[in-house]
Amino acid sequence: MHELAENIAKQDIRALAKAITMVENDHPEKLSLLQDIFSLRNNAHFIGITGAPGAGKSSLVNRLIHHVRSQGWTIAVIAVDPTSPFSGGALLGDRIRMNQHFTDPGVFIRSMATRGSLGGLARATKDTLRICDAFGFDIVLVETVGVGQSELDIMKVADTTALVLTPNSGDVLQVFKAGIMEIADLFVINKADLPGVEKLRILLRDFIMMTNKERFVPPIITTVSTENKGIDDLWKQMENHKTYLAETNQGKEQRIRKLELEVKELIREEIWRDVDTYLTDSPVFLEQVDKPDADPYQLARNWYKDWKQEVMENGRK
Ligand SMILES: Nc1nc2c(ncn2[C@@H]2O[C@H](COP(=O)(O)OP(=O)(O)O)[C@@H](O)[C@H]2O)c(=O)[nH]1
Ligand SMILES: [Mg+2]
Repeated sequence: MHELAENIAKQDIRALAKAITMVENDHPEKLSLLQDIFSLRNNAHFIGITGAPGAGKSSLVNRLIHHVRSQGWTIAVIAVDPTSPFSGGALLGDRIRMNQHFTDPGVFIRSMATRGSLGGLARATKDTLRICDAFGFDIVLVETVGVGQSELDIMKVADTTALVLTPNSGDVLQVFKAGIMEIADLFVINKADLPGVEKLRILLRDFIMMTNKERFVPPIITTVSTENKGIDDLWKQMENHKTYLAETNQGKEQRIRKLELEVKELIREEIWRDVDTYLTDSPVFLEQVDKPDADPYQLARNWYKDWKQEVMENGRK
């Protein structure tokens, strides 16, 4: 077993932070470490909180941390930082608000900082959930930044996904487009102190009525995170969804589907790594590109054929 994994099993917080850095940096030992980490899994409740920037996700998470701690649960929170330099202010705000939990060993807060592609960020976030689970947190929660493709990808790993919307914001349209409405297990109307709550509730109710009746019916929860209102209901509904997953076929199917998706993703990642190495040190390819009549389609096909050949020969070795 990898030394870091051994120390994570002993609840060494420094090993936890180190392992997360390793997945963020795509360290060569990453996959073998993650395999050991996976063998230590405790089946924490994975919760995803998504919604447009400014919807109140961080404020809600902050309240939730207090709430679940008061019930004796431990919690890890992963905040997905965007790579964009424009959001520095907002993130600083998040950190300051969450700092009050720093002295509590039952709370672990980490923001992800991956400079690479959004796909890389999603992957690293999912691996981080697993690491926090191996450490033994009862709840592992991810807060996304916005409502795009990468968010959708991250949410695929969550057991329970809560979508945070606000009245009169027009967020719903954006969320619809990204396909996030469909994956929400809970709808949260935050900022319920503002006008337009009923209108949004009706819209959500109509949406829920149109969706598959066989599956879990998403509840609509109203919150005012600035006033700590609706947090216990939100938590109750999250626990309720977890129970539903544990007791029904949908939970089982969801687990299988997620595992399948993940295996495919890992295979793609492995192949990509392989291809990337070959692309980097393939001098013949470079010579060909340099010719004036270079046909990109033909070159790509030739290259692919060579690569496959190489892979097969390597396999025989
Ligand atoms: N009026 C009102 N403002 C809120 C509420 N919840 C959060 N806010 C404010 O909305 C802003 C964005 O909140 P934040 O939690 O950072 O949103 P995030 O970007 O989704 O994480 C902050 O100024 C919060 O104080 C609420 O329930 N009512
Ligand atoms: Mg936030």
